[in-house]
Amino acid sequence: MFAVNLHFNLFDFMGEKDFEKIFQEKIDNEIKIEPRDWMPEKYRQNLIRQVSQHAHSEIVGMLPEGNWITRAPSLKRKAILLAKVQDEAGHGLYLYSATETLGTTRERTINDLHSGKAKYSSIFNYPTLTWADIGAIGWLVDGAAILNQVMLTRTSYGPYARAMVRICREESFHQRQGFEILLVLSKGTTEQKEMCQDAINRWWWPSLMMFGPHDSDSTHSDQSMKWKIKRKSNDELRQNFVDMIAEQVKVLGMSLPDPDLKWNNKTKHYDFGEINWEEFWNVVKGNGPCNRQRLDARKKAWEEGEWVREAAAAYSEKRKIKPKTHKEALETV
Ligand code: FAQ
Repeated sequence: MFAVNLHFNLFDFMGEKDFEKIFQEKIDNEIKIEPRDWMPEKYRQNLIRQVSQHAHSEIVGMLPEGNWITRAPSLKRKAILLAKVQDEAGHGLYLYSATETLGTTRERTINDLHSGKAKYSSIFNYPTLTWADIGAIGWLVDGAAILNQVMLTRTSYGPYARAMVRICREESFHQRQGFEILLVLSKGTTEQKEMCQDAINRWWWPSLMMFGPHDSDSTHSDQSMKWKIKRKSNDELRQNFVDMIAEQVKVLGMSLPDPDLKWNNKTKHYDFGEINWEEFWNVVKGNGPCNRQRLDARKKAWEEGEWVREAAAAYSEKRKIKPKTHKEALETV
């Protein structure tokens, strides 16, 4: 006689379509997708792309500001700037970890940056020429980053959404410190006022580019909105940013370099001029003022940090060997 094994799993009878249906239902019902959940391969790849590029932006983003740590005008300013740049490093690390939960490795992710395959935000390819640039980065660049990241606290992938909650808290401190730098300059000497206006003039348009191409030219938006990776479109967020900054600049007594910037009573938003998209794509393709310098700096840091990674890996291996006695345990610390 033979025995029939009646043990079966419901999942054995489900096809790709069923999994996809359950996945989309979760998204529609605002249930977060977690690393061990089934997800379409395209969702996974799209997230690896976006989250890793976000991580790279945080890391490369340390370079323009790091350039001013040794030249900050006071000890207080230096301490604040150091803390801010360290925060950005932390953000990069949370985001690299979130990328790893999607099944890729840290090495592959970083190789993609170094080979030029993966992008990072176009904004970090512009130089920081004066101290006022540090204020403009905090106010405008962190300001733009926050709007985007507040939206991402509601993104559908759990680890990404949770990383964003903490990052947003820190970014709002960054934005305030940037605004305060400019506020002090805006009340200073004629030269300081000019320096403040010059920095705003140079950072304004690149900040608007941070939100990406127009919705009509955005390749990923439709799918990312359907999967609730993105909750607001590029143009919608950009408009929110313009409306916010156009009011804040009045407090500084400065102006934005756009003759077309005007309150529109019908739409209840500010109208603004057309972005130079040729410049944007040029920077994205690697031909901005500092693209080469930024990538070279990252590759150098990676090569010079190899011994640290080796030592950390060796230490981690050593800790895996379970000590036999209390004395041995103490010796391994
Ligand atoms: N720069 O189809 P879409 C920060 C690329 S964090 C370069 O619209 P998507 C903190 C895009 O990747 C700032 N490339 O793309 C800080 C795609 O190319 P691909 C970073 C850009 O993903 C402050 C192609 O164009 N924040 O600043 C840019 O749906 C101060 C088509 O575009 C994030 O990364 C650009 N600006 O929307 C640190 C937030 N825009 O990948 C230090 C998360 C677009 O197919 C100091 N990311 N591209 O080769 C996002 O929300 C989205 O990825 C967008 C782009 C909105 C950036």
